[in-house]
Amino acid sequence: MTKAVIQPLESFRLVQYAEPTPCYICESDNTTDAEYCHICAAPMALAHQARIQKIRPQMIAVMGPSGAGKTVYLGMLMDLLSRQTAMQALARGAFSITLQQRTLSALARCEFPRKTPNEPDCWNWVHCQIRPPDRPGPLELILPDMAGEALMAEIDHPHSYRIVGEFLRKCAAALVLVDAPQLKEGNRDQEFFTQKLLMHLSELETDAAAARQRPVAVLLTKVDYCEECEDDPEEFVRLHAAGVWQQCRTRFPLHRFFAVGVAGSCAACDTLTEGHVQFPLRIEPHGLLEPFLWLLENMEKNDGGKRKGKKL
Ligand SMILES: Nc1nc2c(ncn2[C@@H]2O[C@H](COP(=O)(O)OP(=O)(O)O)[C@@H](O)[C@H]2O)c(=O)[nH]1
Ligand SMILES: [Mg+2]
Ligand SMILES: [Zn+2]
Repeated sequence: MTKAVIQPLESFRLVQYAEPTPCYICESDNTTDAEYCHICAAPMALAHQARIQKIRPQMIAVMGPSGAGKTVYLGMLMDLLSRQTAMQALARGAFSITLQQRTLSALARCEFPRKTPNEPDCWNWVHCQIRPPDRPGPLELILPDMAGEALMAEIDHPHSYRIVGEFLRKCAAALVLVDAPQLKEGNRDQEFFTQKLLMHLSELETDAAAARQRPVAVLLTKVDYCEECEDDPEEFVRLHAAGVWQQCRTRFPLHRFFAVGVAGSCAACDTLTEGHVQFPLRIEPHGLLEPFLWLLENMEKNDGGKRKGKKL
């Protein structure tokens, strides 16, 4: 005999699902309790955070081939920003601290952070508020640490990583990282990959004028291994990656070249499990803030009231 039980219907739960939450990146509707967007896998925390802000966050793409130094640069940049007193930077949501935490704890153990997985739900996203000293109001920014392989896959096969396509279409500015020591050694892959990225970025906007207004900072990474790029980064790119230099000149009137580095010196060894591994012996941040500040300045100039202060 089955015992009779009273099962509450809890129909109030249906009310909460009746109003969908749009994903901040692809704008698809999701349920209120979804952790990641069911279409593009962006964290829904971005949408929840953005909803409670008065200012719509702008997005900055951090692009470059796998191994160019995106994770190390972004993690260290966030740490530097959080320590600035002149320019207050405030992380939005606990998830925004993870990248900084993982990068810094790896560097403190004299290791580089682990390779970024290809799965978008494993990427670290940073949503922060920045208050530059000479600006009346704060800026809300979103920066994801995307995997180089995913970027390449989306460019070669559009829609394979929807999150990448949607993000690049909407980003207000881009930091493009290139491995300077590899360029110096004549590794043409770095040049071809960066050319593809720049071409893709410039062709995404349907409005050609808007595409040309997007500020692009090209960062030559790992200056500790390539000091010659420090003095004149633009000349270094012109000599070692003429295609990239040409693309920037023709497609992005607002561009600038920078030399950056996180490690002061490194040691390397061959391991059985991971192959050739590098260890940072000393942390000596070089020029990390400069490109970011240049980008912010140019994003503002560009805005012309279009994006700036846009209410949700
Ligand atoms: N010498 C040196 N090597 C670096 C530096 N930044 C990153 N690397 C090396 O580049 C590798 C890839 O860095 P990562 O940030 O994970 O690249 P990503 O794939 O673009 O995210 C690291 O494991 C380090 O070996 C740097 O400032 N100096
Ligand atoms: Mg990475
Ligand atoms: Zn989405």
